[in-house]
Amino acid sequence: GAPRIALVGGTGAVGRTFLELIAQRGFETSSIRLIASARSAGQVLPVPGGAEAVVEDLATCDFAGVDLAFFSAGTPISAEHAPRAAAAGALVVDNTNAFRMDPDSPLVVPQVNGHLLAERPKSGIVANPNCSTIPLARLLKPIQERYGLRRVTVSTYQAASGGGQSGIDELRADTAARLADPAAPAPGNSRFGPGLAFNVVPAIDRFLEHGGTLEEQKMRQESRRILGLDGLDLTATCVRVPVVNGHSEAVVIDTERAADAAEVAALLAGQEEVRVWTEGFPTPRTVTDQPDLVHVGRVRTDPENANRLLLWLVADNLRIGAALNALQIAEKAVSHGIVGGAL
Ligand code: 11C
Repeated sequence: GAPRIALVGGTGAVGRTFLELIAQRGFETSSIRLIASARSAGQVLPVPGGAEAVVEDLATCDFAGVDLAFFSAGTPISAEHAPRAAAAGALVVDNTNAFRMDPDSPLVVPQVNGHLLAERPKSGIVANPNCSTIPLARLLKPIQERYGLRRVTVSTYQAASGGGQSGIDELRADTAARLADPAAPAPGNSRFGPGLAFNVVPAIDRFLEHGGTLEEQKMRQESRRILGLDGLDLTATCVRVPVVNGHSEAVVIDTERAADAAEVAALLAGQEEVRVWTEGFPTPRTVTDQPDLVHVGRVRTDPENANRLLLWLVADNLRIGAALNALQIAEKAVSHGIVGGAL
């Protein structure tokens, strides 16, 4: 029968998007359990199929009888509880940074390395990459195959929703306050350092010893692992911008072989669920009617270097970068028969 699923973090921005996508894509389930912190436990929420679920307390819930468990409640929670769900027999799809570098847990973007889902992972956990890595990896794969990658340099323009619902709420409140009074104080305990309204903030996730951030390191390490290119030379500068939803990236790709812009545009347009804009360019505000596509624009070569390709991408970070990728992992796992009856 259809899988029995559990959603840990079902009350957050990614969790709610995930429930929406289950309904929109007609993903078949036998039952849906919602699991969250004690704070949300007891709430009654609608789930796809017209039913309701009482939110269960993660600390005390038993994962027995769950075929597929989705985790989207932060790295420490996944580190502690995802192995417990896997041990109870669930295939876990984990949206956090907890298992992305674990050799027993494949890091999967279905359009790039979905073949890894042919077998149940040793750990029982499939890791979902970071939201800025996923759309980039989807575009780099065909470019690597056709032209070879020598170096990738990326600057990101990441939306407030990457910080969850509280990030969105803070941006709206901060914007309203500063619109009324340009000297309004920064929000207390801001998710975004000095505050994001009318600002850009070059700091996402924590700083590391070498001066880079964890977000920037994730983009390098995860891209290497997904593409199977251990030595890939990729550097990122990750920046938060005052956009509610939709991450953008400016990507400079030095290729082994000379690239022709029109040919690259055609190559990318031929990829699954990618739209190449040949007129105009995508922006977070103008792609909302096609949120399940990776949008690419301004594909060009450097006029002084035919081995240097430049492009702009926009992707819905809550969908492409999180919930949709996780659901596409689940769809593929189900079609490969690795969900249910694993123990
Ligand atoms: C952001 N990329 O935009 C982050 C959100 O490692 O899954 C996701 C963090 C992660 O803030």
